[in-house]
Amino acid sequence: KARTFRTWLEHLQATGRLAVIDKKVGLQYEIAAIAKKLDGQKAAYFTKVEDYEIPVVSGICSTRSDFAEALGTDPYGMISKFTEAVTSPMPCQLVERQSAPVKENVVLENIDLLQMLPIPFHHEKDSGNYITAGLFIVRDPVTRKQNVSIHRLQVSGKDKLGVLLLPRHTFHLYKKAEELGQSLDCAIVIGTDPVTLLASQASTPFGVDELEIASALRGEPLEVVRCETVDIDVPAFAEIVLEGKILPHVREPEGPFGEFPKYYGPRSEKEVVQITAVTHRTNPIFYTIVPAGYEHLLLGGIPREASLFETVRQTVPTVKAVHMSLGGTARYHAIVSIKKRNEGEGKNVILAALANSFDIKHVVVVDEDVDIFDMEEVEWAIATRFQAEKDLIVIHGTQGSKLDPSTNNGVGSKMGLDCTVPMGSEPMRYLRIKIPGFDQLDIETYIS
Ligand code: FMN
Repeated sequence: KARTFRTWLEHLQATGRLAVIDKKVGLQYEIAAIAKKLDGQKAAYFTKVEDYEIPVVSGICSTRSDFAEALGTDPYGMISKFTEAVTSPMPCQLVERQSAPVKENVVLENIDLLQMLPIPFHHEKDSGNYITAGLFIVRDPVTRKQNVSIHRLQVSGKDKLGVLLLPRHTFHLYKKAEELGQSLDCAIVIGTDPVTLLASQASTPFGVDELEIASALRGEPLEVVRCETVDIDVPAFAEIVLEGKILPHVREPEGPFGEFPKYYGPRSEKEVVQITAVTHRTNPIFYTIVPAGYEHLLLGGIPREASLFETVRQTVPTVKAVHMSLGGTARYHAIVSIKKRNEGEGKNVILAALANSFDIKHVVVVDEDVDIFDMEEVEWAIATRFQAEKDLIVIHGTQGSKLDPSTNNGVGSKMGLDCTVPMGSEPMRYLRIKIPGFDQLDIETYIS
């Protein structure tokens, strides 16, 4: 089902989750607005985008169940499956170009990105048209291991993109190349299966190739093919691949751009990608992620949950579940449920969760009876099991997300709420009210 972008779209269509929009739509705002209206319900497939021949798709996975289904599990099995793949990646399989649909068309000259591809313009104050759903692949020249992540890409010229490289793995490899006065080869892959997309967001130690995590998640090697103009291997069944180089010692203005916290990331001097080739399937489909939509939030949130779960488990082995909630942008709010065995463990969970990622700002810890995926339940736990005087931890002056506008360029406070019931509480005090027979009752049999 989730083998390729196309087979996943077919699956969505067969299950009534693909909205086909045949009405002609504009690149600027209209695609984003329609996709956002359908967010969490259906993927949008735009067949007529201005005068382009290439259709646009958005929202291929916009619920937790969508991702779970693509991974061949349910929302509760997703985190362990992802962790397993991160800890035991599987090599990809390099195939010949004849077996790679992404090589059906190769463009080496006269590249004009905006003329070739329907690249949308998403939010009001964005600086331009942006590629938001490209898997950005680079290679470590020493180990030859590749790294995969997603980076926002502003169309800055006919064959030029501005890129935001936060200080993680891609940035590190780029800086090493730049110090030697060299460019860094890259490939931007648009339109892969949802499993490969999710794998790109894994939090891994430096040196792990996320395409190998994709292989492990699929249970068989992902087929990859060598690029035409750069030393990079890309998924052979991708819709579109842009090949290029991040130029050394070149910076140009990029942004502002509407980001996951639902605010704009600022304009500043950023690295530049020079495009050297475009390859694509015949009748390719363009894929866009509307920033701050559920697809964007969950893509970051699910791999973060896998990493958070492991970190908390090292401290409190009885962790039941973790949830990076959507209201917390799936980055800033962590909710953790535990089976508390020792007094104080709720606070240890808070410390572990805050240490897991600088992005995590607020942590709520609850007992295992609370369904942490139901935010009304979580609020109820805060309302009835928490006393700020003894259950609150606040730490000032820590590094957080620079995209959180309430921080001082990232520096701000962290907070943890321990909503676990004190051990040895008098039994009736925290006993949930219950109507016997409620769970089994079928209401339909009572209504005429
Ligand atoms: N990270 C960035 O550094 N810059 C971006 O512009 C950026 N945009 C993203 C857009 C989307 C839709 C998603 C899902 C993620 C984005 N990220 C961005 C996050 C990285 O892709 C992610 O943290 C990745 O795991 C980093 O991989 P690495 O640690 O191997 O470099």
